[in-house]
Amino acid sequence: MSMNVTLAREDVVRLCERIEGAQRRAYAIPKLTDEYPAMTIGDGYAVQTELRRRFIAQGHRLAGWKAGLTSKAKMVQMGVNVPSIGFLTDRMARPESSAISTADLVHPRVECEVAFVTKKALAGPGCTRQDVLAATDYVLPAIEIIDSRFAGFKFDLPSVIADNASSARYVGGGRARYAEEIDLRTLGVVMEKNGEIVGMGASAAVLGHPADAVAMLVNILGELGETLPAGSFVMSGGITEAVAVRPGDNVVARFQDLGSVSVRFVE
Ligand code: 0L1
Ligand code: MG
Repeated sequence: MSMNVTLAREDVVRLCERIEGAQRRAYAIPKLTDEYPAMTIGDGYAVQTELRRRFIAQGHRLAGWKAGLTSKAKMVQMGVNVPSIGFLTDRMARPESSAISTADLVHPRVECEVAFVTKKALAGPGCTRQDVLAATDYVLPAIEIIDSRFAGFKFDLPSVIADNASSARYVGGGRARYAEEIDLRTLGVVMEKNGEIVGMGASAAVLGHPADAVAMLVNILGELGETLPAGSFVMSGGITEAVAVRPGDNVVARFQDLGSVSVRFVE
């Protein structure tokens, strides 16, 4: 890893166990920097990498990655100014239109995102929008259900990166399209909760173009000594602010050209 890791190995393992416990049992913990104020972004990724290693050792399959905090709306909402990445496993995936349990989540929020499925491997540094588009098999609309494990969704970058960029669940659906068939920059999206519009935006909100967010993700992976294999599912980041959900809520994300994705939440 070429990132600046300052934590001792035993501290990385300790923090990883804290995050894993909070994720598994759905309870909120204080941000990690309360105890380790000098934690760096590299330390956050060291904890996240250890979490990924453990999940894979437990039989979870790595399905892809997500870019987080890639839109102005999200950065303003969360008070940070640098995007981040997190990993996605098969256990986090949920079918379209399904009922998603909130009993095993702390305080879930939903985001509308454009997801990419790759047909060629990508590697950083130097990955560009053009590289991403050439390696993309198809794009599809997705809803991400994020769930910070930090009390009150209050964190800083090292803490949220350690918490796998708040990854919790994800739902792909709608209509898959070839990237070259649509203008990925100007895609409009409307998010509805219980029939009311709670957010709207255009995909350019995601670092100017969602493929730029994927390139950024691949370049961070490069810094972590990882590549993005063909067949990865990659979420490019929330277009609008994240919206809190509770049991009984129905959420529909309507995308121009890509159809809609819906989920409902239960106890
Ligand atoms: O997907 C995201 O943008 C979430 C990144 C982590 C920040 C948050 O919990 O809102
Ligand atoms: Mg997201």
